[in-house]
Amino acid sequence: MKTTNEETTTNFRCGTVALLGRPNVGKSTLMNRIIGVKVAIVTPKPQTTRHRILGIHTDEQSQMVFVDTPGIHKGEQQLNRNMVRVAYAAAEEADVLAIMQDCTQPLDRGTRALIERFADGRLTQPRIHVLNKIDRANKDKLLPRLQLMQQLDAGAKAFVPISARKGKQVDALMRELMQCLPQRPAMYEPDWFTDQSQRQLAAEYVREQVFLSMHQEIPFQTAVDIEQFVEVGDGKLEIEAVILVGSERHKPMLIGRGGEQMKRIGIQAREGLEVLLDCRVNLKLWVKVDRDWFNNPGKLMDLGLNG
Ligand SMILES: Nc1nc2c(ncn2[C@@H]2O[C@H](COP(=O)(O)OP(=O)(O)O)[C@@H](O)[C@H]2O)c(=O)[nH]1
Ligand SMILES: [Mg+2]
Repeated sequence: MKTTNEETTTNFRCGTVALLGRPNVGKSTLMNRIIGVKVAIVTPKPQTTRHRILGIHTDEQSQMVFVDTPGIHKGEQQLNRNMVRVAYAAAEEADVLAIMQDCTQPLDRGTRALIERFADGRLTQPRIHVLNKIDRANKDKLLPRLQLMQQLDAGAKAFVPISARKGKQVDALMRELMQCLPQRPAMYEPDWFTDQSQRQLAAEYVREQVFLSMHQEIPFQTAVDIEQFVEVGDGKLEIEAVILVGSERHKPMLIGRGGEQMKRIGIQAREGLEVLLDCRVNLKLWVKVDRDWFNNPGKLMDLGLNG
């Protein structure tokens, strides 16, 4: 005989959706759009997302657990190799694969190779191709692009053009994803929206501002470590973060003339965190030089970037 719990959950669907694709196609933007909160930081720079990040969307019929992954790219450093491994591991474990591309860009070799790699059927989960950034795309090129995708992956479940930034067609994508989810009860409490701790979110919000402020290769050689995260009464949080830079010469570039840039990074990160955590935040930032941290397995482990 069925238990009451089983009866009430028989029609409920729950599963994981891996968001896969090259850097910068809009994976994190889509996840934030669906969750309604910034759970994954977004910048115009590739390789902003370093960890596997969960965004949990729950409604009456389903719980969709989105797995935002680092973009699939080539890179020589240990950090880059770890990031790509994280993306493929997430794909293997997911119930549905959402394979994203930027349809404002011509289909480059890397994107094609990625699509072919998933289309070969080694992974048996349903695949949905997401053609993002239609708000900027040339309308005449969209149909031929969709036709090409159908040729490249005839076994895919669906091809959905969307704009993650504007929220266009995201509901259509959600309907497609929902149909691919297995029937099973929720895995997370309905009010959970991510698996990241507040500490991890604080580090990410600081890193977002560093990425937005710095140019060329510098942001890719920075990381953020939270050294202190305490409540100091009245629900106010005191957070101390260390920004690691890869070279002595990056330090003044990060701090800026008269400390102006650093101040701006601190203000922006604090404002974002106050909205997210719904409390007042006192954020203190320090800068530390740690040469080659991105090749140091011990340091990558400390930062949770060991893949
Ligand atoms: N025009 C446009 N830009 C977008 C859209 N989605 C994401 N972007 C931008 O593309 C850049 C990369 O987005 P992000 O979500 O970090 O990509 P990810 O590397 O795949 O996670 C950011 O500057 C986003 O604002 C979209 O639908 N339309
Ligand atoms: Mg991302």
